[in-house]
Amino acid sequence: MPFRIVSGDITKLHVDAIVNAANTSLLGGGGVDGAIHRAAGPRLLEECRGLHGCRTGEAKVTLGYDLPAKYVIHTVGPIWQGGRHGEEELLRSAYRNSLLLAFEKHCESVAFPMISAGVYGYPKEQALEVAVSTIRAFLEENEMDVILVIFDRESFRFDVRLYSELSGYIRNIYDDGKGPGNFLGDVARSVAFGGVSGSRRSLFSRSRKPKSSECARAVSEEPVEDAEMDEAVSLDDAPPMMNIKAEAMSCASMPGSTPGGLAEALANLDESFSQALLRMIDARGMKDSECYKKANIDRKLFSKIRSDVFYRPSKQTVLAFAVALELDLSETEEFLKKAGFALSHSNKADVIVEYFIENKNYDIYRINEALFAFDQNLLGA
Ligand code: AR6
Repeated sequence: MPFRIVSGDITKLHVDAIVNAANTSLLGGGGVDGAIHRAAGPRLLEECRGLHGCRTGEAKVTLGYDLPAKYVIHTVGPIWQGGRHGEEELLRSAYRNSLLLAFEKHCESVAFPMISAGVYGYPKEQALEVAVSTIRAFLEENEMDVILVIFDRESFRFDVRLYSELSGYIRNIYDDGKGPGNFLGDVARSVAFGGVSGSRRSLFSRSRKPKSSECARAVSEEPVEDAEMDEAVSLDDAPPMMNIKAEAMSCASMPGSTPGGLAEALANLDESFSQALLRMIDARGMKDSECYKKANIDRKLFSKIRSDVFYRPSKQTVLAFAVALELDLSETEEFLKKAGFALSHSNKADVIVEYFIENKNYDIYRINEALFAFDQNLLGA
């Protein structure tokens, strides 16, 4: 997951680099600075002495010494003076310069505390907004895992208006009796992989026809249009199709296979999650990178999904792509079924995601902030 928010102590994280919210002397202090120096040991201060300080908004790097992290990136956030002294731009620079330094050091993962949000007095809700938007802009251009660490949950100030709207939405669902009472219904609706009704296909057939069915039909000797057959066998960019075909062939040639039996059903599996995803990306004219970045999914995971037609994603991954593809609620339900999941009103995270989808708010960073605020798993990998 390229961006995540976690709660805890940054000094315990096994990442390539952690960022220190330091002061201009770089000679230690209280808060996270003190914690990092204590955990890294005295050699950190020794190296810091040789750096001759750091200006506000800039960043310098040292080794991590006794920390699990390889590097410490020391940056200096602004002291809050009411907001009219360039604080926001300085805070953005502190994040940006730290990220650039991590990039220069070939870090694949970096963790930040909420810079300036402690003794430097930057208002917490605004500090969060600056942190998230700056990290997001960086991740649009670069590949890295960036973690924002919230030390004490009390200091996590999520948009107050959105928080109360969401709380109301969650309460209403329970008051309407759509809450836990419906749990069994939701589970029953959560069908296993495959087993698809015609209505689902209509929702998912804005572009090409499902290729798994094409392949399955091509080998099950049903009449197939030439054009379809050609497409089924000439997909040089999609080797997984050949897997389906091979699988279908082996099913169809199972000893004792009878028409209408299990072998035939297996040979006619509906399109998989991976196929549906790729088809919808194409239908929207999106680039792969645009989609996986909008879904907060890293490139490696995306290529795994792309190359494995039977890839079994987590529910968070499916929902992340539903958001990236801007599916409506019923399309999201259908998409989830492709991977054997369903939205449930007995699951707070599902209700939160549902709220965002209903309001056509497809900002995954915002959704993840909300999920974090309600103590739920984030969307992404
Ligand atoms: N892990 C993660 N976050 C932490 C930790 C920790 N172990 N400890 C505190 N925080 P602050 P600033 C959070 O005051 O506002 C120092 O004395 C904390 O809850 O450490 O940038 C320096 O030497 C808060 O959200 O840094 C400077 O003089 C965030 O880290 C001055 O403080 C930042 O709080 C810098 O002030």
